[in-house]
Amino acid sequence: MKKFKKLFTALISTATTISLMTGCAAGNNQQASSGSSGGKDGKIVVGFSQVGAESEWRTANTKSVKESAEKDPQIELKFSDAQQKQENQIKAIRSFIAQKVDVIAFSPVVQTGFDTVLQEAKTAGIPVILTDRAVDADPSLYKTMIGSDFVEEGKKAAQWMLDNVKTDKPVNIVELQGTVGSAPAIDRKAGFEEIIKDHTNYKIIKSQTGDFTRTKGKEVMEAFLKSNGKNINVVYSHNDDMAIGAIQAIEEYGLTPGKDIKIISVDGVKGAFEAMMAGKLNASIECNPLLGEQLMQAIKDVKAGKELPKWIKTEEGIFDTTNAAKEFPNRQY
Ligand code: GZL
Ligand code: ZN
Repeated sequence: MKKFKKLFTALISTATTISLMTGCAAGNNQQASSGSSGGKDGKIVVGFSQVGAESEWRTANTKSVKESAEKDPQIELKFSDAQQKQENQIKAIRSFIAQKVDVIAFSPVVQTGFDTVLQEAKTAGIPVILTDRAVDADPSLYKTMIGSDFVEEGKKAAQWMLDNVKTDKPVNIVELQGTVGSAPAIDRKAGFEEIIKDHTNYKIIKSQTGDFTRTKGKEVMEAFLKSNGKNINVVYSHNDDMAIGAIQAIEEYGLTPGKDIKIISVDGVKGAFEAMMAGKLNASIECNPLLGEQLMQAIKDVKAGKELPKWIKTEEGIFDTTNAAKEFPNRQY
């Protein structure tokens, strides 16, 4: 009986290795022939690495990418969430390369440190599309970047402040920065400072990262209030989630957000509109997360061999307490 059993297991194990071999060999042949994975019934297989789920903006951005892919019969989406860690994005991109996807798209959590993995994608013959955030890398390593002009957003925030917090007395500003090293944090800071540099009574007296989240935005604002309290005139927040955290901190401190301390933010998410309609947030510069459709089109254009502009810029507006209620019904995120 024992002999039979041994023979039986030996037979099974050879059978499985053969099937695995032929399986992956066939796979390779199939891949070799179409030069890429060529998903189920010839779909374009896209590997997408998302920053995380840190903010309302990000949730809306993810929804837009997933819904646009689901709606598009030519696209098969493989989605990964990096929980705001660069090493997870690099791992995801490497796994997309190993799976021989047709296109890789991602929103780089920070600007630097992606050159090597982008070179690996290029060597593997897989085109890369950036969405939302840019990278400091050789432009030949990606086909295009679909996203906003964050410097412009910073400038709009400062200009709104100059137009609506008009004074030649000292204006003390505290700044809630986005994720350290990310394109939106670097550029929104640069744009804001560019505009206020000629108005020396407007001063950024404290600046610290809240990593684009409500929780950290509230914690940092609590620290600012502890050290500077009533001397703070304006909060400049790189996104609405941190601004909403700051609003909570200001209320708990016993001041009135939107009045005692003016708050200017970026994104224009639903939560910001609700705060503006309640008079607790003074302005939010729009940053459009609905990039899904543009991304799907860019993917198909790249697969069709079309040359794309290096930057497909999203158009964006400015919302404040004067137009929030009128605009609110049109908001999709
Ligand atoms: C901007 C995007 C930023 C948003 C934040 O395009 O990268 O990341 O402003 C989000 O809300 O977390
Ligand atoms: Zn934007």
